[in-house]
Amino acid sequence: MTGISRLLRRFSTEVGRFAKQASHPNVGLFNHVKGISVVSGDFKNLSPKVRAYVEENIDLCQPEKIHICDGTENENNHLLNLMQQQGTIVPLPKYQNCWLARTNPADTARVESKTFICTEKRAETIPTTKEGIKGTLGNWMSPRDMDAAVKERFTGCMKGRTMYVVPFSMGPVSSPLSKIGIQLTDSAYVVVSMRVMTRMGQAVLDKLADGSDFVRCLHSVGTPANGFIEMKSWPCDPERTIILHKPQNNEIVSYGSGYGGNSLLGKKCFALRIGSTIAKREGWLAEHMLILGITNPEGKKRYIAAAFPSACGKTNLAMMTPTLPGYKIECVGDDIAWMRFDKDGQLRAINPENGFFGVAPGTSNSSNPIAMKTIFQNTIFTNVASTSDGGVFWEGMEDEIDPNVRITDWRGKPWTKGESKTPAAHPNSRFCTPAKQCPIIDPNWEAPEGVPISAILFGGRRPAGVPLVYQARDWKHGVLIGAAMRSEATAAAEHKGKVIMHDPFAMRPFFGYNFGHYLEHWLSMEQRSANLPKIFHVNWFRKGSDGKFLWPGFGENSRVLDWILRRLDNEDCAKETPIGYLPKPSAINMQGLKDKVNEEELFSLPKDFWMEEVYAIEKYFNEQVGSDLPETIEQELKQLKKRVNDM
Ligand code: GTP
Ligand code: SPV
Ligand code: MN
Repeated sequence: MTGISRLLRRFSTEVGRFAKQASHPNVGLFNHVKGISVVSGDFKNLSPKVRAYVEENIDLCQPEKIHICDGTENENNHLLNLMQQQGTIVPLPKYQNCWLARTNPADTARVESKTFICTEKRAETIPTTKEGIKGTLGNWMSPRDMDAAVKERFTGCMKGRTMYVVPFSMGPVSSPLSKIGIQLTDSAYVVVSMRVMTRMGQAVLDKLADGSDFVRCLHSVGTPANGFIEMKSWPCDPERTIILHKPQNNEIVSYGSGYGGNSLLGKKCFALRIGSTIAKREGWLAEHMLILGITNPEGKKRYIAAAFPSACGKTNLAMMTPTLPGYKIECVGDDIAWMRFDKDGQLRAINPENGFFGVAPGTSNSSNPIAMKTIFQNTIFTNVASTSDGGVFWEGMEDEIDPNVRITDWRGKPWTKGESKTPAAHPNSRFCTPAKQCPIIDPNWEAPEGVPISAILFGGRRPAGVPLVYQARDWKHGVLIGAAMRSEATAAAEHKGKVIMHDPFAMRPFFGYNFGHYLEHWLSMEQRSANLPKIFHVNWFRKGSDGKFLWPGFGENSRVLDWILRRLDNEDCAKETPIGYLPKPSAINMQGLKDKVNEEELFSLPKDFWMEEVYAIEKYFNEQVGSDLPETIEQELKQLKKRVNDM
């Protein structure tokens, strides 16, 4: 460095220090790139790769200003104030540092139909389906079409706006299992949310200084093509929303939505879609799974990972308050697990996230008291209802608010219990809250080497036919169980109604590559270890002939975990059935249950139901996976069919 540039650099740091006390944090007044002023952070200090990525997208998006995020509290407060002035968020004075955002009603969930994986060959991304059959295991786009879609939407899309440069790490910055991303976005809401959901800021830029690579994440809430009518409070462009992934370049491009998985690109786009492609290359697993630690009354602790589709109970299980005496649950993660076998053949998992983006409705002191203790500080709520005493409200919180407060629904309209016809909170409304605030966060939740996994659970919303719990016969059968998962649609994506959808491994919306190849990858894990986790299937959602849930769920699910742990200890508490090992009669501890459970209905295996189930799976595999279905899975299904047929 020359004397002059050292002097200049020192000067700009001094100015930066001065300006910190003014409106923007960490301002470098003489900091420009391509004639655009950098209002926070120092462009020159970025690594050459990061600089090139930013410069390229300045040319494309043409922002008015650049803000390089350092992740400090000062910066966070500045952005929260800015959004409050603009009307994007309102404070919730009942709590400490909590905020409410109300979105455009057209931007409230992930948009699976507009989510694409871009590869040269279609067959890399989705299994080849027969003529006339619409593939449902992801959407493919060619790189050429992707480039055109990007150009059409992003050219000049940040005119008059600030481009935030958001450096983030999925996983603790120090963990060898972690991966880094840079998200460029024009949404301050996304920046403050990414600060909760990931490790965001200067430490990540420091890590990149050695020239290492990162996942490229470009995001804009968009500017509608038809004129320039921008909703003041929540800009978005629902008509042209698109979420694109190019695994070959570790690249994500998302346009038109500010909501959840569409815009917090570390989550589903990176940690699952791009993550699963990296995991395939590197020999590990990126999964839509919670991770919990469970200690039994004898003091023996195990870790369990569980894959349930969106809005099917991961957050609730991960934070469960066990009703069975002597059990302790600790939470490692509630949505995503990155797992790999260590040199001793032990599967180890990290939670790549730093916060919870959890479903609000249904969360209460009776269903999930731990979440209720987590979310009333430093939390951004989106699309919940608000109360006249400065708090929040959603379906399930009826007993937890002062009956005299007035309620305003998620659209900003007055709402009265028992009178209003629509829900107060959007069914996919969420809290975005720091994981470290969770009172039962596991002491090892940030362990760089991850936690050892003893069991993997699959599950979904199955109103009929599927028992409370069963165990896979072995790993191959377990992979079939994951592949055959089905669940009732929820509000987490744009699907309408309660239709039962196939959702293999709870990953249908999140596969980064061909599901057939994904199955091969899962099967190949058998070669990596002599100590594979045991696999189970659970269903908290079976309904009786009266249409009501047969199982009380939530904390009572500890009774199922107790049986699972006893199975891991090889206790003789299971009986073989055609679908796997079910609890022996009375093997599930029902002591102290408030209401008697109809065990016969809860565990029954109707033959006609299971024949139909097997046919449905067979049809699904034939139509959707075709020749990409591994022979082993085909054989496993054949054997299941034979066992069910002989029932
Ligand atoms: P995503 O964040 O979308 O991936 O969802 P998730 O899998 O974390 O689901 P979550 O735990 O947020 O639960 C979604 C909904 O299911 C909430 O409304 C819960 O109240 C409800 N739920 C969770 N566990 C149970 C249970 O054991 N029984 C019943 N009946 N409902 C449950
Ligand atoms: C899910 O839909 O599985 C979620 C919420 O966890 S989102 O971040 O929007 O994907
Ligand atoms: Mn999820």
